[in-house]
Amino acid sequence: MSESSNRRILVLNGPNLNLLGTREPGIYGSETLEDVRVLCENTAAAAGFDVEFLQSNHEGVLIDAIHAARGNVAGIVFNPGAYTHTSIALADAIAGVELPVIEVHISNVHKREAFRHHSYISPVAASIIVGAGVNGYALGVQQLIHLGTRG
Ligand code: DHK
Repeated sequence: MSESSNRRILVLNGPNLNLLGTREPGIYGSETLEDVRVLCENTAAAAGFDVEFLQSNHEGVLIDAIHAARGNVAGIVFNPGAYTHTSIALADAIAGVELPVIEVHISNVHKREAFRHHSYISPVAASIIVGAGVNGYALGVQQLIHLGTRG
């Protein structure tokens, strides 16, 4: 990993997160995905890190992004959306690239329907942030930086 990839973070978003701000605001809040991007960039910049920011509604695109991240970023802040609860393929991709992944959920999934209580991602995540609203992304960025810079 080069010096510059050590100071880059991928923030990855799964399906329906492009609708943030208008999608069920009582659950996901009124901030847009663009607001989340700015929050992540500002949080990372404060520690001298850059952010690569991506959203896709397609599982394969997310898998390709995780593969491409290997050797190019220090780690991934990942909200897999509903793929959290269904995708062995995303879990395998994360296990395969051996990058630290911070799993983020805007809502407290444990207060919601039973099918949201299980995550295929959690067993391969370095840390999990749930129910902190979009601030969970900032916490995720800070946690990745903490993991990467601790002695
Ligand atoms: C986002 C989604 O799209 C849901 O499918 C998950 C997660 C929860 C969130 O809280 O960010 O169940």
